[in-house]
Amino acid sequence: MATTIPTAPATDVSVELRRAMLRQMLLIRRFEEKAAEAYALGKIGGFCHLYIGQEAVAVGVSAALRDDDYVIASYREHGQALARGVAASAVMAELFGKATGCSGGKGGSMHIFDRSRGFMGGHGIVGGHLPLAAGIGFAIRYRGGDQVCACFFGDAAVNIGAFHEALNMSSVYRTPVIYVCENNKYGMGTAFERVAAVTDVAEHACSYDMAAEMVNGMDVLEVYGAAQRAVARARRHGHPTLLEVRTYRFMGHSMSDPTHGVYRTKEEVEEEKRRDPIVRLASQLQAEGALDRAAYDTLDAEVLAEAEAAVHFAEESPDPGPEQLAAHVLAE
Ligand SMILES: Cc1ncc(C[n+]2csc(CCOP(=O)(O)OP(=O)(O)O)c2C)c(N)n1
Repeated sequence: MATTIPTAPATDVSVELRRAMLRQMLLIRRFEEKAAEAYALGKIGGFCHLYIGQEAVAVGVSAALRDDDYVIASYREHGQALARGVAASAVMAELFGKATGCSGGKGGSMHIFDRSRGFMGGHGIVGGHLPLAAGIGFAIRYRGGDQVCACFFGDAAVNIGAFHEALNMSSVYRTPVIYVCENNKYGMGTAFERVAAVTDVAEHACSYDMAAEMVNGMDVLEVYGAAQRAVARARRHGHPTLLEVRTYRFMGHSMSDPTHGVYRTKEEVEEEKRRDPIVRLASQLQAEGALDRAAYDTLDAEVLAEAEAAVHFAEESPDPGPEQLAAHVLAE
């Protein structure tokens, strides 16, 4: 059976690191607001799933990783890519389908890749990347490395067979994978249904010998603490972990889905916004005297300028040419 470990927030997180986390969450927020604007203007084609509200998950987990670790994600992955250090300009250009995008403009919003950052995608099939994460973990062990792989997915993926197969294989082969289930309460696309909590699934339907933690995903420090413990288990002993991170997206499922009024009420969304992870961390820092209003505004202006520069870069970039149609390997 899965072992559920009591959750505890990270302690002794330096002011410097907390300010860096705040900056990253703000960058994701401003980047995505700009992406939403560009989408509304018809500059971004295809699907576009925003991460606004869930920033603490990507940022808290990424802060616990090393540069040579791996990250793999679903289609709601702009935030994980930015938190991993993929350049905002390369992510935005990819959304615009431009040649300068991190996937050469051929992947779009759902297929962000950057091998140099160990960012292994961006995958559109619900749950389809979980076996890839198990495989990355297997490869790490096979090569005798001590890296880990963080695998982000939504709560609906627990209904996919590949979820059970991947966790089972990871458990049996002891692969250093941190399975990060971002439970934002809804799995949209096929049925307007709230999906069962993943730890219930892990406890009742599976027999993985794997540590599991339930985490408050609106508190970046709590996510960071849980990720640190999971990384330590993975790095030292190759043990996989399942984190169920309770979060909430403030926007619709994708750009074509209304924020509220169909399967969730305006009141519910407004209530959840009161738990905004950015406001939470900024308030903590302010209460400690580690961030005043002017410093917050400067930080916000910096990341807004970075997001605007990313849009400008994407707009000015060329489309991929016909010679790139058959090129499937990007330069390092
Ligand atoms: C195998 C498969 N079935 C259906 C879909 C259509 N689909 C796209 S997103 C989605 C909902 C997924 O919800 P969840 O995993 O909770 O992630 P979230 O979108 O909430 O981040 C569905 C059913 C798909 N992409 N892949």
